[in-house]
Amino acid sequence: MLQFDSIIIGAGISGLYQLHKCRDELNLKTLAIEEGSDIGGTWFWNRYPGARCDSESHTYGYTFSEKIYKNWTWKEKYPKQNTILKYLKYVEKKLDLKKDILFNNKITSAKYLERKNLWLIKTNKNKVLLCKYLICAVGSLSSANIPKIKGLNTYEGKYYHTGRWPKKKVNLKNKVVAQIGTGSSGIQVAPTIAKKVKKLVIFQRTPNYSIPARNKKLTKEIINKYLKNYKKIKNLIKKTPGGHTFNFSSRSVFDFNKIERNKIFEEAWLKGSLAFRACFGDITKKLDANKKASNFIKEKILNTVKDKKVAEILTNFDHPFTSKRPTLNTNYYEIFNKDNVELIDLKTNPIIKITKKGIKTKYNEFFFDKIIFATGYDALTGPLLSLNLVGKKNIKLKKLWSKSPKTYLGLMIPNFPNLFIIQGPGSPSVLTNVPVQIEQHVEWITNCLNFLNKKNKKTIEPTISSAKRWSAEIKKLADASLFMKAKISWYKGDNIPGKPKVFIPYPGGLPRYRNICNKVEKNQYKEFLIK
Ligand code: NA7
Repeated sequence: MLQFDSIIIGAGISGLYQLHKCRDELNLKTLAIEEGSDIGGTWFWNRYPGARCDSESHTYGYTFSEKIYKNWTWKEKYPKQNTILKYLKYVEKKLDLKKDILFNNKITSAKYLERKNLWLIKTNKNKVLLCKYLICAVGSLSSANIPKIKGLNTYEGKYYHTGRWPKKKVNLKNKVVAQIGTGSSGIQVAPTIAKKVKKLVIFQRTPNYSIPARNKKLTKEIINKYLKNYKKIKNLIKKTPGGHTFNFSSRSVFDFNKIERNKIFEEAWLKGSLAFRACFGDITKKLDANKKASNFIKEKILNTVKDKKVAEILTNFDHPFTSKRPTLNTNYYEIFNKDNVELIDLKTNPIIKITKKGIKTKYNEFFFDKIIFATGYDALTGPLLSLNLVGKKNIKLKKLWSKSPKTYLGLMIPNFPNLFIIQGPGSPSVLTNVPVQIEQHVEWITNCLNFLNKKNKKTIEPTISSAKRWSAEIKKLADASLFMKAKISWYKGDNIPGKPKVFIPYPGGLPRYRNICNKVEKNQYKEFLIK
């Protein structure tokens, strides 16, 4: 049986960097295993129309190598899916990674063999492999969620999930199309396809707050400025809570009268981007301050959408702004002024079933050529649970996490020795500009493996008490935040029936998290059992 020092599951942004670190820096015999037919992870699967990153391009990518950073040119403020894929292919070529990636293999199980201190991995193509270190680089938003709506199996048209969009072009021209879901993905899909479909019916469960992206081509001057400021940008994104280049203002919405406050909101609105939420320091922290931002956004939508009833459905917010993932849009609200776009409020007119020809709601029956599910993911825990991980004493991850995910730092799990997670539950992950978090995780894991090898140690796992403390810390921070005020949020597992209802990522911000991880490393992993 083939045996490796380290096996990495996934060949997205995290898997690629981890493969480079394990193979080229630690000289470990390493293999990455990828379910898809090529590299890219999220950007391989999310090929839906309009797919684009919400982070600004000069901050979205690797910063570990000045050469790699500087030999690539981002041409737009926000990179689109295909551009990111091209970027990752460029990095892959530079580092010569493909030769150590096994494609088209999905992990079906991974079991820890206690007597051998090895992980036994099986794939759907009947590969059976052994490794000392198993590193899960499976992404936090990769387990697509298609809700179990009655009758879906009877539907005679084609349906698609945004996160598993076919490689082959989907022909939507002059079709009658349903779109269920209005999160980040749905808000990108709708304006893109509204231009070509005959009719688009959007089914909205919860109204979303969306800020204009204001995407644009980058001028030569701006591109050169970003390249010249490589070191500055690299340092800055490590210091802000979300890993972006913007920091939160120290001013309060209450330091200003309405006219002054709206002027500041207006400036931020015109600039666009996720930075809108940071134009005052208390928007994301205090409910009354948040309300001012929420009202400003509501006003903008009401002024854009001409049909009063539709505008009301789009602004009937039941949660504070930023308590769910903030989204960016390009002409999303404008499409509701088009004759071929209709909005259905699932709160008052819920889906009863999917029929052979379309969708039946409480008050209507629709016929559709295609249905698009922009219904999100079994976030953070889903991709890990699908690996069927079994740790020491035959402990199944599914059982261990049945009430809540238990990790230390989101990086390791008690009783699962030598198993590492990149972007796991309990880390800031989805609350950040993802590549910044990924680099921190990969570098922490690499240093830890280096430590173990140098000290000639066989295994590492966190103590049960450290994982308990970590869960308590997350709960304390989440309870004090606005995140818990959202009614249905994938941050706390509400979107998946039966999923434990606990806040999943670490909400304390990247710099604070990074400091904690650095201290753990400096103290030589005291919170871990090392043998
Ligand atoms: P999200 O943000 O989870 O959005 C999913 C949307 O689908 C959201 O509007 C949900 O409404 C809706 N949804 C989910 N389940 C249902 C059911 N059963 N019925 C009706 N509507 C439903 O996923 P995205 O892919 O948009 O965004 C994830 C991205 O965030 C990821 O790709 C990264 O780019 C960042 P809800 O609000 O839950 O009521």
